[in-house]
Amino acid sequence: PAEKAEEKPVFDKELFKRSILYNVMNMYRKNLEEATPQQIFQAASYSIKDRVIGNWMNTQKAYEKEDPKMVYYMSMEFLMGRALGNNMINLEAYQGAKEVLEELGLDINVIEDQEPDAALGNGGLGRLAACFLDSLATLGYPAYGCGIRYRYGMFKQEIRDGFQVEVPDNWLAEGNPFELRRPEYAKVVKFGGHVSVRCDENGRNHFVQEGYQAVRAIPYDLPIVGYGNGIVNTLRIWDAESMGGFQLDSFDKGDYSKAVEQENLARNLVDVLYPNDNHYAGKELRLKQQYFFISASVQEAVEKYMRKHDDIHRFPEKVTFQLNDTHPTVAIPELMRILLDEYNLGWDEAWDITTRTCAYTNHTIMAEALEKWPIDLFSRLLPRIYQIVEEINRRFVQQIEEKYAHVYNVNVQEKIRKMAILYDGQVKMAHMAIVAGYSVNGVARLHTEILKSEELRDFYEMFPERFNNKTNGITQRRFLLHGNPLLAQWVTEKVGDSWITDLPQISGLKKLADDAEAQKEFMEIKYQNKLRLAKYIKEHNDIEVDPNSIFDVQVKRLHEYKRQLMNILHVMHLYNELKAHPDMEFFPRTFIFGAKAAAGYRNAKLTIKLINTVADVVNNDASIKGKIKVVFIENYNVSNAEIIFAAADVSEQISTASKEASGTGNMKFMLNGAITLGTLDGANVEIVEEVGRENAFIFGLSSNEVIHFENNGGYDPMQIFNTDADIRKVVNQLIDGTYSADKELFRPLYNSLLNTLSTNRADTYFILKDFKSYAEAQKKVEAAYRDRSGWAKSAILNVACSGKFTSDRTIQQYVDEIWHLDKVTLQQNG
Ligand code: 26W
Repeated sequence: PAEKAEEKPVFDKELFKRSILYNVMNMYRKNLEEATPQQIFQAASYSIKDRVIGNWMNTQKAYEKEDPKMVYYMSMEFLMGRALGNNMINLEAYQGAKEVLEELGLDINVIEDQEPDAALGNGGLGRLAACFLDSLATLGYPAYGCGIRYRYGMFKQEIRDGFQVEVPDNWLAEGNPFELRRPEYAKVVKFGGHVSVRCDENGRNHFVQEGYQAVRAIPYDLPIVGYGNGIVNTLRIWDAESMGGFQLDSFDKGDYSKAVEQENLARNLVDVLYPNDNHYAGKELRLKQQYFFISASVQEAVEKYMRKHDDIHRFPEKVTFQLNDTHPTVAIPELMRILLDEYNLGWDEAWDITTRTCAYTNHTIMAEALEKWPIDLFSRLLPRIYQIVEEINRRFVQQIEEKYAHVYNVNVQEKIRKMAILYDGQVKMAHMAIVAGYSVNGVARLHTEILKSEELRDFYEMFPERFNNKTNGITQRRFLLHGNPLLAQWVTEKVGDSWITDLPQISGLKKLADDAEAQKEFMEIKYQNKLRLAKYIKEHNDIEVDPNSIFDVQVKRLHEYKRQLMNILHVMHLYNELKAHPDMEFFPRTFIFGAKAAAGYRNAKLTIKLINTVADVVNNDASIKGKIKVVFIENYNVSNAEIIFAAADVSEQISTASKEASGTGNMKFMLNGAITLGTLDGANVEIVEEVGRENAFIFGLSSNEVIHFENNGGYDPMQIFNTDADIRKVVNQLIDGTYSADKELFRPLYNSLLNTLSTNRADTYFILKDFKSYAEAQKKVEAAYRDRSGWAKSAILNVACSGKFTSDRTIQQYVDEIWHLDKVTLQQNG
């Protein structure tokens, strides 16, 4: 029967209910009363997967038929979090599913809590990739995510005696209901051996890798459900399996020990995500992981293209690769290898295709994050790839010489030293990505400007047209609609629900910012969310917090440049003040931290211990009457983040200016009505531009000031230490036994602030320099919070002005200015 085309199919509750009951029975031979919450979660997930599958097939068929250009988002990390709730949200089935579960006597939150996070990422870069997939599907753009199916994702953090302990995250233990194993798309990836040259009958040289070890790459597909549009894209993550038996290269037939080595190679390849954020460690296994998933993904992209087309020269018209930082940069020589060795193209043809296919995003300027692989390691592991890199480098160096040889005042050797891909025995991955990419982008306006004027200045001079900015964004579907249902409902009541796919519509709230009734409602919702977090903290940390206190929150990876140390030093200072003046005006505060530290990062781990130590002292000092509470939330991750953002009053974004490329947590807080206390760094600059400086608390050195001190010297923390008694007191408290009987425990933190021997320069991140300005900004926060109506107004304006920071906008800009994709439209299935 003909139906109105625009009528959306509604979620069939009865079908969902029957499906859950059936799945519980079929999978576990139980009825609902007998099933565990985990079993019900599994059953419900398979029921939701049933709803997804039809749309998934339709989408992929439409892509087959329409043959649109596709983006392959290549990333070592996809920090997806939980799938069930998100899939229900994007199918517009959440409310219906919640009611069904209620009818069955179940709480949807309890069921969702059964799912382990897919924590296949460290922090910002990995979560950004996840938000981008959500936006790509929601906007209807053909896209693949390509990554690794780590058997162990980001470690679980436990706090024992105040110290971080890393616990393995066996996220696949109960199975992953949403994934599909696709052995028919398996690929072979080759490592090591050597390259031989063979001359064919036409006198053409052929390069063949011999004596290698091979691994089989098996893809697992995860559905990426668009919001209410019937589109389901694919996140393809690769598992490694051994070739099995004694399938060796003909060259090595009969070599027993080689066969055993080959088995071993596959065994640990995808075991674990490296838990380093912003720190390059140079581990061989990491390079193997990079080449493994890139080779498999590039092979599949080329094969998929050739299934429908016959002219490889037109590859860039249908395919683009976005490289998420330098980690996937071997895609460049791998694509070259396939074009040269398997399609027998000439160098210039292959280079033309490759450079029209690859684009690179830079996410950090931290020098210690730059990937520079030792040439001996790189060439031993990837001998053919290395030859190609050598040739790319040779031609690029020649290009530098041609450009600068006769330019007055330019030292060509100096340019080569700074810009070559191969130099000092190293392969510089960022240089390769820039030289072979058609686009280089930073992730916030300030970051892109710093790239152009400082770190990548020489490359900008040579290829100015490649550089562009794409300010990051976040998905409002997860971080408001799912994470903060009370506020989401309120926003919808006030401005309609168009914000779900068109976030700028949320600016309709502006007209309510002064409305006393709206302010009251907003603050009541914030209070309810603070109760929810207080309950979480009570359950997980056994600490009582006052939901009427200011919730002041810093959650992000632990890194010295993010300055959690400055935050806790300021808490120590406030505690000193309260002890000295017990009757001073003081509005109760709860300082909430959440952060994982890389397992080998001493100062980061010590900072966690310091926060917990200060918490112990302050929380248990009856004399301050509970006016300050300090909470360290164990195991900060995507799922508890949703609860935390919703409950925050103050968003701590206090990185040393110039160091935080963008930040995305800052945007999640803003969307949830927290007010930014921050430096003018990363996307904070653009947040303040949107909401107005009067609706944020800005302090500290500017990025220009920081860069100037770094380049010219002239900052001496000892001088501040000697002249500011408040600062001297808290810094001394690190080593005088106030917080730890072991006076040496926090000595490394003390040294990092004052001792030039510990690093090149004491206080590398300008903590003492910015401390006073930070403390003053914190005073303003307190004063502002006492004006409840004024605070509510500012907070509402933050929500209202967050429209720019949707990842839908970011993705649309990637599409318009880099990828040039066309939308596909479909009808959603019920
Ligand atoms: C090789 C070790 C390593 C691992 C991860 C180096 C660098 C990284 C990432 C690029 C670090 C990262 O996550 N950067 C963050 O990217 C976010 C998304 O663009 C930004 O919002 C953050 O500011 C940036 O720190």
